[in-house]
Amino acid sequence: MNEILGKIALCVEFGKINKVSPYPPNMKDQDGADELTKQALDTGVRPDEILENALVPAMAKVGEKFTRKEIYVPQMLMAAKAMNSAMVHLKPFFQSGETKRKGKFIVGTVAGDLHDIGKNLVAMMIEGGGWEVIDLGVDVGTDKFLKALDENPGAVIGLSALLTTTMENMKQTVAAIKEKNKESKILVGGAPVTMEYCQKIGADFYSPDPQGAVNYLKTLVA
Ligand code: B1M
Repeated sequence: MNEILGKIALCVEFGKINKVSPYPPNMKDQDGADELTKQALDTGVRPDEILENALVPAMAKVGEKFTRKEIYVPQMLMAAKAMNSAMVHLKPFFQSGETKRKGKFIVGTVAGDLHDIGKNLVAMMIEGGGWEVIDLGVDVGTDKFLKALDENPGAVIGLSALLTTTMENMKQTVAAIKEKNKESKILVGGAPVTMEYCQKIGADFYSPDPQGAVNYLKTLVA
């Protein structure tokens, strides 16, 4: 792996946000994900390489360590902050894909769920794919999705869930949207979600990753 990508991955894995961040103590005064991402971009590393080869695998490691109880929520949170500090630099590149919008995409993390890194990635990539994105944020209840759909008729809706418990809320939201307008297209995703679950709850498409989401939206306007 490119040296700078390795350094960014380490910063995300260990929650080193930027140079002035005192955490973790053994990385004190070193550049963090913030500075290194900027340096990588300045030296010509592609934004998608930084995402795919540094940020995403680093967060996967964080998840595995959490599962093995080698780290706890505070460390996960620091890792998420470090990842977000890198994403600030990537966002403009993903958003500058095209100027003419292909349609509207309403996205949110379902009720009870505060995970937003994956949802933000999907939103960014879709925006980069030429869509206007209406990001409702995290812990989004069914009513908020319905209101957004009222305000943006014909928009495609994206639901993200990272917890097995909040997948149930995804099911309720899908049912309410389909009841209101069965033509609405609903895309679902998030680590515990599967194609089988997507079909079971009556959503239209499941994507395990942002690119699959972008590709699905392309098929809707082809
Ligand atoms: Co949480 N967390 N977390 N967490 N967290 C997980 C999800 C967990 C798998 C960790 C573990 O146990 N190994 C576990 C869930 C277990 C389960 O339900 N099966 C878990 C838990 C238990 C919890 C808490 C309950 C912990 C606690 O408090 N005891 C708590 C819940 C809070 C809540 O939501 N109510 C909690 C809290 C947190 C933090 C706040 C500390 C932080 C979130 C910060 C934030 O998002 N701003 C956090 C983090 C960082 C994680 C892990 C480590 C990383 C998640 C992440 O951002 N991954 C995660 C472990 C893991 O996933 N390996 C974990 C990187 C991201 C790029 O991937 O979000 O999967 P992901 O998105 C992917 C795809 O899924 C897909 O594209 C993305 C890019 O490839 N995708 C979509 C996502 N949404 C999509 C939508 C689409 C299409 C594709 O279409 C619309």
